[in-house]
Amino acid sequence: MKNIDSYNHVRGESIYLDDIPLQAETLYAAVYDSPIAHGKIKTLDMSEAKNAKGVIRILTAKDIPGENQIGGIVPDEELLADTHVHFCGMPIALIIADSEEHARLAVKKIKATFEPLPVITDPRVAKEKGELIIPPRTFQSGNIETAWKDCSYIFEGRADTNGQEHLYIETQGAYAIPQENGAIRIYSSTQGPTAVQRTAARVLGVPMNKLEVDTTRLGGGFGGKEDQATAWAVLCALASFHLKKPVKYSLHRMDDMRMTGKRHPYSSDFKIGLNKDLKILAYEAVFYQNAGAAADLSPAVMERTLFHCTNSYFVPNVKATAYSCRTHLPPNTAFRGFGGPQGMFVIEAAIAKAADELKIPASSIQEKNLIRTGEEFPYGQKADSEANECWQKTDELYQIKKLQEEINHFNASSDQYKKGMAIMPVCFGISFTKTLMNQARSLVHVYTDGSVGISTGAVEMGQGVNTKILQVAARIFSIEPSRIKINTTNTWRIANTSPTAASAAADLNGKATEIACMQILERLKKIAIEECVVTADIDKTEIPPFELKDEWIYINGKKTEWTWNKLVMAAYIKRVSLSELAHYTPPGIHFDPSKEKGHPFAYHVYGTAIVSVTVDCLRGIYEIDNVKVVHDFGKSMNTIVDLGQCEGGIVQGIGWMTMEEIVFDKDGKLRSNALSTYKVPDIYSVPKEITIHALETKRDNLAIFRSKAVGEPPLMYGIGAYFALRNAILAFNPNANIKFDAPMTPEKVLLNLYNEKSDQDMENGQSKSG
Ligand code: MTE
Ligand code: LUZ
Ligand code: MOS
Repeated sequence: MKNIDSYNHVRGESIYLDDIPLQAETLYAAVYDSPIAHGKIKTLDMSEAKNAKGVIRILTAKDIPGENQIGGIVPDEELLADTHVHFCGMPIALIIADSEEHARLAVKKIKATFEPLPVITDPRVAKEKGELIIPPRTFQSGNIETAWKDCSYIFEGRADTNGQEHLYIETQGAYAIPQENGAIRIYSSTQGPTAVQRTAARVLGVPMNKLEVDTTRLGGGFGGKEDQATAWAVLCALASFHLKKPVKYSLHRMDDMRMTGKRHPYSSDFKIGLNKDLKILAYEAVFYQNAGAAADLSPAVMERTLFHCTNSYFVPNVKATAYSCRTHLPPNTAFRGFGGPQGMFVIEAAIAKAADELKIPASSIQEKNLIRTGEEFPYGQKADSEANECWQKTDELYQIKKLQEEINHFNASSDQYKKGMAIMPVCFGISFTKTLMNQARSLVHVYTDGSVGISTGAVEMGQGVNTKILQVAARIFSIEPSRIKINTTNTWRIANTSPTAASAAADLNGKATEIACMQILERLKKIAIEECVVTADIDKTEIPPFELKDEWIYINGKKTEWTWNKLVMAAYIKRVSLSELAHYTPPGIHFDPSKEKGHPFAYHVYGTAIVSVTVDCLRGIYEIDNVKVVHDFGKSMNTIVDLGQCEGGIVQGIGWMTMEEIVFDKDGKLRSNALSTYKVPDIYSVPKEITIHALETKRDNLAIFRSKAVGEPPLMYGIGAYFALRNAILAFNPNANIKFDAPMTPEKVLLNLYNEKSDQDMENGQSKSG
């Protein structure tokens, strides 16, 4: 089934925040944000701005009736800076004017002076200074200290990954409209309508039930609107609260890039130990997460880094420690993969380093160490592993050895161009790592004409969750999909929702919908049995098995004269409820942070990708030739949507690893602040070929109709692009001293093509291998 939004999308008829018809007297907001990364506000002169054309009011921290606090996990983030600023782009004042243009012009008329304070941009420096968001955490299994003694080879190194700009096509924005009795309706481009509601209630000092947050869909979120859509929505609500007028704020691209957080950059140290058979016996990692100036979701992101620090491998002795480091950058936040990709990059770097030193392909280490069913992850959960199946299927379909030989052959006969390939296995846990967040509700109404309306907590952001939820209802009721409508996500209809995140929205909200539909169906079934038996000419003493098929009712396998419509009407006449609100939470998940052990994930998603690239060794530029994947879909309920998620995730992952380069200067100012200085993959830079084999896996799991979550895992295949480029460079320059420092931009490729390991590097390399 096609994505239900596809028709409207191509005709430009889908409704995003900016398409909501404006009410009369709507006002417009714009933020005056900090021009420096850290300092004390000395003076704030708003007189000229106040008198500027069209300006209605300027609000600051002093105008907040409730708490000036938007921190979700840790209360450490002000909505509007009061006395100090902690990052460039931190909102200080909110200007409300009669037009967008007037609001933006007035921003330029605000004059502030600051007493600058020291700026930290490097997470290692922050850690040295004790600037931590939360205490460090360590995941441990086996006994790392004794394990080193059994290792034949030990390698150490450092690996860095940079941030990533979400670049959702629709920027952050919100529109607040006052209602009677102090209520406010907030349209918000958010992945977390409840987060907006909860935080707005806190800031305004009103109960949550006064706030109706409504979201039709997002033009992309990718994690950037899990938490960070909230501030803009609350600012609009604040202005609307004071002025009793509708207030809208939709950010310009450069404002969005400057003021919002991104994927967390990480700097990490690793130590890996292998035995003679290339089994990884021990792995130690220390992660320095660049959290930015406030916690935001950093503690949860850091936690997922630890969960995924061994990727798809079984390592018997592990010690992984993570520090969430406070710097003076905009608070970094959720981004597809949520810390998982950062953790996986480090172990892949460790394996690549070991492979280099041992002069063997990394794949021979990777394959040997894939986790098997029954083996334990460092956090105590036993794997139901498809890692080997995915790898073997990849080999069978695409022939790893033959591909490598073709590349070697090409490289032997080409001077200017060199090819490289890398294999990237992925294992990603599905569930919010915070167990309590794994819950959802669905409200299903069947109307008397047989049409169906559904509301859930899921937010559609292009990933197709509404299509999947619709498919669930269509399957349970066995009615035409066109008779079902998925309604907006709204906090007055569905309360206390978790954000649409962790790839779990279709599972959680789909299962809740399944339960609601089943309950309505049970009631309909009873009526059918009471009403149809005569017409179906069946012995009344038997309990006739009931079936609804393509809108017709079958009793004991016989088609009756009853249709879905007729049955629905009969239920209504009998005063039987045609509505249901169902609740779902996955069974069996738990985690104990005091021991760092448990069973946090409902299941894992597995896959293997081969990424091949060609480097132009004269210019340093490159192409991604192909990405060949075997992906564990469980049993996909929508292959068009799921393949789209894979392709999009892969390209986004490749972008992070290759061309997307976030640059902050030492003063904490974003230099890559526009699309002219921040390059994302376009149609010319995507892989020339992406082949995805949908591996149908049969293990029982908690996925909706066994269709496994697919939103985030494919992004991590993109990590293969980094290592493929590295291998191509090494084919040209075997002595290249390539740091594990993503992204591998063409500049870095060029430098690496012509750099040499110094004598000292060589010595270090040798002394480290045991
Ligand atoms: N796909 C599109 N088109 N747009 C998005 O913003 N976000 C990704 C992924 N795929 C995203 C997307 C992220 S970060 C997540 S967590 C999942 O979708 C969330 O949706 P799901 O839980 O329904 O998979
Ligand atoms: N958000 C969250 C997430 O709050 N918890 C998670 O575990 C998670 N995982 C992936 C993406 N977003
Ligand atoms: Mo996705 S990072 O869980 O929004």
